[in-house]
Amino acid sequence: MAASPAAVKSRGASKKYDAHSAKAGGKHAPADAVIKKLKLSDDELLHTYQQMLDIRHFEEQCNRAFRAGKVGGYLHLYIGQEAVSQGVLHTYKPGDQALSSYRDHAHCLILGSDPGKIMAEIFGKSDGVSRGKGGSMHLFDRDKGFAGGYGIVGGNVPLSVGLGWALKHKKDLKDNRNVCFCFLGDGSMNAGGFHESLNMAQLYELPILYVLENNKYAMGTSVERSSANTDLASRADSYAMAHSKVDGQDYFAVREAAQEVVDNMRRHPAPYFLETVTYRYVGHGAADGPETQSTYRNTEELEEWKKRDPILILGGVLRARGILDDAKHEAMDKQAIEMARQAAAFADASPVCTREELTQDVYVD
Ligand SMILES: Cc1ncc(C[n+]2csc(CCOP(=O)(O)OP(=O)(O)O)c2C)c(N)n1
Ligand SMILES: [Mg+2]
Repeated sequence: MAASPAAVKSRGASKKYDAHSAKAGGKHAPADAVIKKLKLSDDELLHTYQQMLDIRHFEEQCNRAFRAGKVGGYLHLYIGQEAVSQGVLHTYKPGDQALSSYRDHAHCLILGSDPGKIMAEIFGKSDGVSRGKGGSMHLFDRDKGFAGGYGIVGGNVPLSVGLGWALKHKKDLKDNRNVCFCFLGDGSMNAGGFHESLNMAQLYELPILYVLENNKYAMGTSVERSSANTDLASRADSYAMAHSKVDGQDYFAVREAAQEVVDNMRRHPAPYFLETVTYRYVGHGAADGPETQSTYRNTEELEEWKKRDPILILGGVLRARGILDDAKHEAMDKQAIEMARQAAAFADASPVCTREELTQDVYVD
């Protein structure tokens, strides 16, 4: 007999992880120690802060464009989760491959795709990174190592096995010791392909970093309501895969964990499962307003998480080091707003696909 929702809840309750009361894994060094260990320069730290502001304003610009009717189809924003993709993808080296879910704008921006081309894709225009045929959920930029966002929940996870296999065995790639980054949401973890993929990745010792972006919800369904074991990282044990859990609101926690794992993976190919505990401040999709959200989460929870905004946390560290003040923040914020505005202007001016272009790149000639 199926367990009632209440029974499922209590079964998982003893293992509940709370990012507010626990430093993930208990191993994370304070920010200054990470900065010293990884030799992060003041310029790099300020660049990271600028990029975090850029992503935030890019997403807010997308949100406004959606409301102005410029975005065809779905739009899923990444606001609140910025430290995860940055902390992980700042370990990227040329030749690496990255996959994401449909919440993919930040990953593509961090890997260096042109913001105007990303926005044009979101608007469904010809100059988009997927020539306007993928939209927000299907950004793709082979030159930048971005193997795609995916609209099918968990659909990117089996693809990581193919990419990981190629990275390990292709002769021209082997010497570079490249890795595949596979970002996934908590909702992916109950899909069959997830389990088949992790099993194979471990069996064949493929260099894949699985990055779980556990933002507590899959649309309106909380982890407690959908997973019998809510300690999600521990589920990698089923495949004898090494794993850990970090505070996804703290850039330094994510970066430290990812750097150690990726450096090691480049020497000894094997997969790893990194759970980042994070939160999205916006609705599941841009069409979900506060009314929809109130059916599954309350304002107090949202406000609690906003106190741990990744921009506030990173900014606090930079201020304490004396490299950021109000005036500098204002200037950087303005620059981010201008970047997002220019991206939208480029997307606006870009043409829509012609009838001929519609069928190009769909099938192999
Ligand atoms: C196979 C499949 N089933 C259902 C959906 C509808 N759907 C879209 S997003 C989503 C929730 C996924 O949540 P999660 O993986 O936690 O990612 P998040 O939205 O939190 O980033 C669902 C069920 C889908 N796109 N694909
Ligand atoms: Mg989720």
